[in-house]
Amino acid sequence: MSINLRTVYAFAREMYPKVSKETIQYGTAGFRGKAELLDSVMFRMGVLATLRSRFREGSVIGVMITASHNPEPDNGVKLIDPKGEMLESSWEKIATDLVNVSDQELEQHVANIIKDNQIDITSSSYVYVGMDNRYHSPRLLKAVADGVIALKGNVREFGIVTTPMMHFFVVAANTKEAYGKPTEEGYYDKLISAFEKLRNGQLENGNYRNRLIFDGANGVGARKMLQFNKRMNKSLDVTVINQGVGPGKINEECGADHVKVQQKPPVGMPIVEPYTRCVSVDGDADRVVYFFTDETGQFRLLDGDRIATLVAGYLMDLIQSCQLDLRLGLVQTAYANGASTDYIVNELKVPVSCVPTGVKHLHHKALEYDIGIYFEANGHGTIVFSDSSKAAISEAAKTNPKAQTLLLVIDLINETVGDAISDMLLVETILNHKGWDVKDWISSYADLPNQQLKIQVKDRNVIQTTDAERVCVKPEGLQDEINQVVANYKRGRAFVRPSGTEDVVRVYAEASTREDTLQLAYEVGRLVQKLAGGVGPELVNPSNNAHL
Ligand code: NG1
Ligand code: ZN
Repeated sequence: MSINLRTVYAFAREMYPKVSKETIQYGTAGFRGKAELLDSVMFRMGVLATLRSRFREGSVIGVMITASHNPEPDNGVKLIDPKGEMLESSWEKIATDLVNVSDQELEQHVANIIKDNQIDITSSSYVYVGMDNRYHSPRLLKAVADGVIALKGNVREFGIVTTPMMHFFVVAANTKEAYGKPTEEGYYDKLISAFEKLRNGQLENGNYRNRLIFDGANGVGARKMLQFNKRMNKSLDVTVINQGVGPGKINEECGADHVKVQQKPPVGMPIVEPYTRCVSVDGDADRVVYFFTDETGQFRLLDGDRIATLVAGYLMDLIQSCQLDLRLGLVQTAYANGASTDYIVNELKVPVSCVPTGVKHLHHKALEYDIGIYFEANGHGTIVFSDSSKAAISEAAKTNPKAQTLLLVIDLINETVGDAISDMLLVETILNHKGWDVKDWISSYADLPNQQLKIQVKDRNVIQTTDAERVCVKPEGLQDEINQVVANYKRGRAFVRPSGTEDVVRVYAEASTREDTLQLAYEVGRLVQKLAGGVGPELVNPSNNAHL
């Protein structure tokens, strides 16, 4: 196969010229930005994916086009490595450099990547591409595909799919289908078959009712949940709201991020009985949170920390009853509610570690355990099982029915990445098994009130952190001042870090009461404004506000 790198330049110049002069960076969620600025980025990511596939000796590389929980005008792209992980860090830099060179420099730049990484450009390459349901996604998908074609790679388009489905397809293909069939039907078959076997015809148990409201965030998750519904024979009775067919926009007033950050239900909620189980997923369905309202109409959230603790308790019981000697561990970030960490350590007695924000950090840490459970508080997470733990469980399953259950649980979990629908099916399985409703679930521990703020600053990179983002080392003096403020609050905890996906500094605060939490967040936010170059409007002091 002969490849002329001129073709790349010709494509770029004629069809995907670089329009934005601003530098953009491959962050924790790939590239994100306004959709109209992303055509050249997408084309170049197609080029990069096909180079990456050749570099990884013809393994399939995935490309997902989505801006996840961000608003409708945004879009984004991330690459999926052969084992379903996020793109390796050293290639994040290659990606950043590639999208920022001018069209004129592109041909030479691609030649340099090939040379520096000793890529055999004549070898085969395979790229899978999928997208969310934003109206600009099809145009951007074509740009990615053209990038692959410009370097004579093989591209397979999956159309509208969730992010976790793309990860599943990549792993299924690269394991020669040991993980499942790399098709939409293959994905549904694997999950539904495990779920229905685990349910074993028992649709209700104790306080558990077979009824659920599903907020699809007007995104891909809604469509796919409807597909699940068609195939599930009412083994789970799900009503899908915010389906994305009406005027509602993706993630607007709905979805997991809205519900978690605003701490209120999404738009479009039907009138339901108090304590009805509801779930919200985000625009590309890799996050899920549960919520309900109690008899006083108060909104209650069951977030990623709750899911992690529920799963950890359940898996611990199963392992113990199989008498398997497996190391189970839980991975969180600084955003985990302090009460959840206390519960894990003191009640569940499961080892817990804290890592920086971003799924790749959680995923890597979780791989250190035989069974690693990781969840971000925002609802992104999954469980990974080591090869040796799977072998031990399979062996035990020859004689032990509990180990057979564990094998089905493994099949139900999308180990490749957080998967809102798979996680939800797992939670439903556990609640059904325990005979629990949301009231039982939420009473396992009491969350500390918590609050997040976004602070605009001139340059968010002036904030540097250490110790899994819990300590701020720059600008100097900021951490000392935060410590002094935090010390005034009972059970107070706060930290600040630059966002990887938005041009803001995030503030997190928790304390024993709601009033204290709001006040603590405000005070820490003010410190960031003062010491880290705040540019936004002055924050409103909640205690002044309360007196108005
Ligand atoms: P940033 O913007 O870096 O805080 C957000 C989430 C992450 C992760 C990424 C990727 C919070 C506080 N942060 O990152 O957990 O999900 O988006 O989508 O929820
Ligand atoms: Zn997402």
